[in-house]
Amino acid sequence: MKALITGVTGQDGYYLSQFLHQKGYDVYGLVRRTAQPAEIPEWVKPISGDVTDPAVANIVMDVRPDEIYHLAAMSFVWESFKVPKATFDINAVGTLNMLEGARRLGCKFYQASTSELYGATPPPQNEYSKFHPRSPYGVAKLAAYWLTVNYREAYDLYACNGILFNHESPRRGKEFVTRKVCDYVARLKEAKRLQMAGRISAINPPSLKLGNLDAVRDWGHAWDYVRGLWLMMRQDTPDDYGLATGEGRTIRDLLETAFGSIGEKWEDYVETDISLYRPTEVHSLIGDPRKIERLGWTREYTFEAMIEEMIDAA
Ligand code: F7E
Repeated sequence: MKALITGVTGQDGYYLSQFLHQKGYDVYGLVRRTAQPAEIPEWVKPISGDVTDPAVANIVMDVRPDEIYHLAAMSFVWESFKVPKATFDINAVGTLNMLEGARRLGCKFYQASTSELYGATPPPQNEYSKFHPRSPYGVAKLAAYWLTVNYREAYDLYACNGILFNHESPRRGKEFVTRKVCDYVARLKEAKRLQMAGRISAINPPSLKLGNLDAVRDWGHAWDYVRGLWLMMRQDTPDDYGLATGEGRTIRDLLETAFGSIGEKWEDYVETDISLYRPTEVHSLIGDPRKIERLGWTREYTFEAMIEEMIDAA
């Protein structure tokens, strides 16, 4: 089997490519030319291309994958308010270009959809909940979601939306809140170790600046979720599936767990910064994984184990 992954240099691209490689797939990765070359996993065959260029459909025809996993996106919600047009080009038009390639070739297609589609809809959210996105990111991803459904219905394409709630790991980008908190706690842990060893006399770190501490998120581990993607692509008929843990936590809960793991109180280190708030916030996302569980999906990581892994790896 041959898979083509877009966004292969991101967190999910790394874990998915590793998983498919272990399953015996020939894994190709679409890689954009950038000033600073990104790290490409060694088991991936890189193919140069850009999802915002319609010519990417020709690349799909050349590679001839059995399955496309379209993960490439501008994924930072806060940033999407600063660059809404670029966000739309990459997340919506980029998906259209990839779908065209899948339609011409007639291969299976996975779209990396997101719980951000639900936005203002209160939890728990499932595959039948109302969509009400609250950012240019969410709106662009909603267009991509419906394009995927439309190509499935119009052209009988095996196309699925994986509606993923937040998913993290040591490979999470540094701009996201879990990684930001875990990196800070890891540095504090190291400073405490040095103090215990008598190498420094005092710990005086700059404060950790965060935005809205009341937001609720359903955080799972990216490694658990990539197995769900693969499962969706193995069914008799294509469909859309949510991937979530079903557990909601506030940013304060995240802080309790991370700082608590090294015996510290987060209140002594955290400061709120209004510039990190979003013009429209998504207040609460808690998913319902029952549909994907019916395909046999289970998760391995607890929230606490994931945070511990992220602190240890930082
Ligand atoms: O924010 C709050 C922030 O940036 C989580 C992406 O993968 O998951 C991700 O989107 C929450 C928000 O992730 C800071 O306001 C407070 O309520 O880690 P995040 P996200 O926006 O939920 C979804 C499913 C995606 O699809 C996205 O691509 O944390 N928050 N203080 C903060 N967030 C950040 N980044 N930084 C802060 O200082």
